[in-house]
Amino acid sequence: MVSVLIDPDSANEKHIDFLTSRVGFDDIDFIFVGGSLVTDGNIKNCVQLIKNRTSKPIVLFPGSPNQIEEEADGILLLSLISGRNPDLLIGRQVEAAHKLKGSGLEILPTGYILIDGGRTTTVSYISNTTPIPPDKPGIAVATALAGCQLGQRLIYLDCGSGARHCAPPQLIKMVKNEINVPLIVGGGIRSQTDAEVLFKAGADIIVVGNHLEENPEFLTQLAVAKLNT
Ligand code: 1GP
Repeated sequence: MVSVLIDPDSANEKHIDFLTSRVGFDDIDFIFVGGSLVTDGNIKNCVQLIKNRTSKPIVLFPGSPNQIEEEADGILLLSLISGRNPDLLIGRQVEAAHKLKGSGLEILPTGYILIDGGRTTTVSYISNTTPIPPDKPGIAVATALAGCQLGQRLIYLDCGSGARHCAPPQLIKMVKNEINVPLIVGGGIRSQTDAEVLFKAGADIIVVGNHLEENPEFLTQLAVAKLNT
């Protein structure tokens, strides 16, 4: 499956309109909304704009509890298990717990794992965590496995928005072989080949943000990648 990531800081009505009316949008499965640092974006407004144009599920991908928006359908309740920052392992979740309970959002506990994608990304800087080196798949596998054993319902391997490289296929394969929950992979996807390689390696859902912001026509290639794999 394919998810489009919309960053409320860069999304506006025109962009959302353009994206949702493109050939290929029908083949998109989810819309993720959020970012590791949202400064002037209005999540509520962004979710509303998307809802006005599509009935596809909107899933929050929040960098902080102030990105919780009840009008969405679900939320990736992220625990940044590749890092050792207690605030992102349990602190923010405690802050958000009551708000989430009363929200009606479908809560999707997600073991969030950062992989080094060749540059310092906003998520690694803001989260103050070190991504797993791409040539150390054993660390990624053990981390994902521990996440599953702790009850995470999804594992998300992310190289971060705008990463230079996607997660290596061999690492994805090794993680996929060890876990029994769906695997989300994102960060740095810029071509149909990138998407196909990730699907073939075992990604159940791929997430594309940056490249679609600049090239909405990339939706068509993503749809073909889905069909080819
Ligand atoms: C980042 O996985 C997402 O968290 C998407 O990354 O913006 O590089 O596509 P890109």
